[in-house]
Amino acid sequence: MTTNRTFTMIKPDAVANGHIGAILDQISKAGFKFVAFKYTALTPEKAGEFYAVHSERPFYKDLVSFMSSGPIVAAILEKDNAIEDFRKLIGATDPAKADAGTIRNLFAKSIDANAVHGSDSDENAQIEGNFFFSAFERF
Ligand code: RTP
Ligand code: MG
Repeated sequence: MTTNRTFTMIKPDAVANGHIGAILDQISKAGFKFVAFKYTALTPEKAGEFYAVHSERPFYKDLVSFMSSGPIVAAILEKDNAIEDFRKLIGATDPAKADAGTIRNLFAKSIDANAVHGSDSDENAQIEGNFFFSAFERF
C-alpha cells in the first residue's frame, strides 16, 4: 500500500548550524504538507533503536552518537510519491555525491553529518512516524 507519506528528521548538525528555517522552506516549496511536527532530541538509547537496522554496520556507533548529540526536528510529510520525491529532494547519503540544489548538497558537510533523514520505504515511513508521534499529534 502506498501511503503518500514519509518521515524526516533535520539532524543535529543542520539544527546546530542554523538551517532549520531554510530546510523547512525548501520542503514546503517542494510541495510537502506537514502532518506532524516536533522539536526534540534522541537519547543514545532511542537513536540506537531508531537505526537498529544498521546495528551490525561499522558506522553504527558513530551514527548513534551523532544522532543523540543535540536537538532535532522530526516530521511526517505528505505528498504524492512522497518517499521517492523526498529522497530526490535531499540527495545522496554522501553530500559530496548529492546533486546540486539538494538539501544535503546545500546544508550537509559529510556522510556522517548529512543534515536530514528521509524514510526509504512506505513501511519504514510508518514505523518511523509511529516511533515519534501519537495519533493525537497528526493533522
Ligand atoms: P538516512 O537513513 O539518515 O536518511 O540516510 P540514508 O538512508 O541516506 O543512508 P542509510 O544507508 O540509511 O544510512 C544511515 C546513515 O548512516 C550514515 N552512514 N554512514 N560511512 C558510511 O559508509 C555510512 N553509510 C551510512 C549516514 O549518516 C546515513 O545518513
Ligand atoms: Mg536510511
